[in-house]
Amino acid sequence: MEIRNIAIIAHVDHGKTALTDKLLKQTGMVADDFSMDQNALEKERGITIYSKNGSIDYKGAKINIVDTPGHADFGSEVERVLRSIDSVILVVDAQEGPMPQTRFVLKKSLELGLKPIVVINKIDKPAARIEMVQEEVYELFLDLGANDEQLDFTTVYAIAREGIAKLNIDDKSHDLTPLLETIVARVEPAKNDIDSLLRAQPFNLAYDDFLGRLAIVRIYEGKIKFGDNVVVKKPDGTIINGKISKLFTFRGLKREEVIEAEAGDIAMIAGIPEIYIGDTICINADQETLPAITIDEPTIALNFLVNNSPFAGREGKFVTSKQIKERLEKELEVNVGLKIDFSSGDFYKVYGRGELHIAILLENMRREGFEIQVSQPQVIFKEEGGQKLEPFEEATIDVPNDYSGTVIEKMSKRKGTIVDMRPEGGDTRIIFHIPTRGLLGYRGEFTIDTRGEGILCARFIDFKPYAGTVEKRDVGSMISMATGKAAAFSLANLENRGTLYVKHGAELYEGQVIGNVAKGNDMAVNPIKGKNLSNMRSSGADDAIKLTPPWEITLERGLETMNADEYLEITPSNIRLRKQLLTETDRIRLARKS
Ligand SMILES: Nc1nc2c(ncn2[C@@H]2O[C@H](COP(=O)(O)OP(=O)(O)OP(=O)(O)O)[C@@H](O)[C@H]2O)c(=O)[nH]1
Ligand SMILES: [Mg+2]
Repeated sequence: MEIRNIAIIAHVDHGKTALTDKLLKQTGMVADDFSMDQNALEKERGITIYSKNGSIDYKGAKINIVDTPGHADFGSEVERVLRSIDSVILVVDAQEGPMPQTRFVLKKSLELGLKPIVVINKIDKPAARIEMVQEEVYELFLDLGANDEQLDFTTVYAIAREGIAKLNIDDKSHDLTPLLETIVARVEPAKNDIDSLLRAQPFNLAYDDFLGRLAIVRIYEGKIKFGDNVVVKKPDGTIINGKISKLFTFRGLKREEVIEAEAGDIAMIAGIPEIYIGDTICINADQETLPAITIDEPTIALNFLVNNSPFAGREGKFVTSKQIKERLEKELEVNVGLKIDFSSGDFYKVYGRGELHIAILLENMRREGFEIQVSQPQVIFKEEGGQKLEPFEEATIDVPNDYSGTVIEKMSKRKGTIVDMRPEGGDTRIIFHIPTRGLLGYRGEFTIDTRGEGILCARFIDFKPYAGTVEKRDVGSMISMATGKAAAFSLANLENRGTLYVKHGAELYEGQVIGNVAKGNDMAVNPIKGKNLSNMRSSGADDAIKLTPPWEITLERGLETMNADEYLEITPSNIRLRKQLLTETDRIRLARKS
């Protein structure tokens, strides 16, 4: 059978999953109400976190489709996928046009020699500017050094959400047939060299409680058979032997157990616990290895600790250091960008690709019933040729013109430098290079400074020489000096001093951070104190006090706003910020010492 392997790539939210879903539906592979974003977190956040495989049958051809995540924290996942497919569909929002992640995924695709098909999506948006976007996409190709063949791309116009695609804007179309036809015409069938000896390479990992580690592999030559004894060659030269204990291919979104899969196809294998991305699976140890797939290095690190807050153990099922360790070990099976150092007795040091990458892991853990504490994320420094290096990001900011001054000023203080600035659809688009260290903690401030009208997206670009001290606005924490229920009467007074994170009635403990202080340093306060009952009013009057809704601490907000002497406490039902040292006396003593 003819097989075509494609990946769908784009900036976050441009409609990759909507398009993949409709392709699967219209070819009868899945039910109508189905979505590829099936994981609970994906549904809730409306973003793709894990890349996923599906396949469709179209006119006797099998098309394997990999839907990829658009968020920059998961960018390395896309890179791996691109190594293992034959063509990409680059989706671009007809209003937003090419965005940073569009540039990144297209650059990677062009470098690998892939010939993209462009889909200008969301042409139904009232603010769509189809022709301009098309022009911008072409310029981006040129800019990224596309060759003539790559420049000769086909553009398809789409309303992915409704499952409509057309080759000309004025065409009448009711489905995605024009896109499917384009795929069949433009994507070359995968090479089907079944007479050679097997060579296959994993580009993704999965885990199954019964089968253990699974690898999703592209078969380049020969056949994989159930029960085969294979040789796995690692990029470092290590060779291990294994046996294929289960073999699947994809049909629709289901994995289908098969006894044989052949060159050109994507398969999933079980039976080799040590298998890893980029290994070469073959039959003889003297076969040549396939080019390795590099995994991006982590850029930030933080400590995971057992929860030792005064409320520890109240809300979670799994709270011990052993349970946390086992869970993290399981995560390492599939979470490719993650690294963990278990060597310290007091904490586990977790290295990741960005705050969202870490936040997703924490969110999954808390949903499973874990309680945990984490320290402030720190960037990872490297030493190369005697020089100190740190991670840098490219931050693309779209702001209404009025706010661009403030943004530039703050980004400069954080050691950001402008690499480009131009008008963009009524706003100003400014592109900065900035140390990750400078960007940490800036998003909240940015939202406030731009009254929620600015858009900031950033992605890691490289390790570069250390940029020196970063000037940040240090915001003090407002800390509870007592344990008990937050009283509206006290909160109403505290509101004038800063932004509160907790609401009336919340259970608080001594040392918990309940808000920030607009001006000045940390401040211990008493949020428990109700109005004096002796003045004739009942405490019920507390309910009548109108408070501004608190800025509730979410995982991402917590990771961003926390200070170095704080922990973020995470339980299935609460996320609290706290001082590492709970009493003011202890904190003062420590400050005196240093
Ligand atoms: N107006 C309009 N909205 C669309 C269209 N296609 C998708 N959307 C909406 O755009 C949003 C994002 O769509 P997704 O398919 O989740 O985007 P994505 O590219 O998969 O996003 P990530 O995987 O998180 O990067 C959803 O709310 C969709 O309903 C379209 O053609 N027109
Ligand atoms: Mg998606």
